[in-house]
Amino acid sequence: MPDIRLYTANTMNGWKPLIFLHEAEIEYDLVPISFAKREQKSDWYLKLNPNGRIPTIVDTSNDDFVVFESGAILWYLAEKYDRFLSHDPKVRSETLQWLMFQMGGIGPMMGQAMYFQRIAKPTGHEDEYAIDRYVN
Ligand SMILES: N[C@@H](CCC(=O)N[C@@H](CS)C(=O)NCC(=O)O)C(=O)O
Repeated sequence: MPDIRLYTANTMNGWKPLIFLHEAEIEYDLVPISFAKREQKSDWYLKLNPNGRIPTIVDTSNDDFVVFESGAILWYLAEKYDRFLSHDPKVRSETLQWLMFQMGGIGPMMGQAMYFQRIAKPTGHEDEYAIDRYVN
């Protein structure tokens, strides 16, 4: 049985651990989370990820240790499998700087841009100011 059980869906944050596991050639169990059924907000899933979002992993080889937040998942997998994160403090720091940049900057801005352009706009809640801000 693979160590890692991955709860995810077909979104950009959901792909991040999949890309890691694929590139590192690590086997995993996949549990698809249905947004249509709002499984990410169900009681059983909120016990794993109190933020009610994907992705989440469970490491069955480590007391069923749960990791949520895609950046923390990548970091955990990098340390567990000793892949993609250098032991050299400067190189390691550079990798983590880009991870933080993606998690704290690019990711949330892209999420808001997507929301205002693709979700709010078609429902008539058009906000060009918000779209300009998050796109630019
Ligand atoms: N900071 C979180 C963001 C996770 C996130 O926003 N996931 C989205 C999909 S990309 C989600 O689960 N959306 C469903 C919802 O908000 O109910 C991470 O990086 O894991």
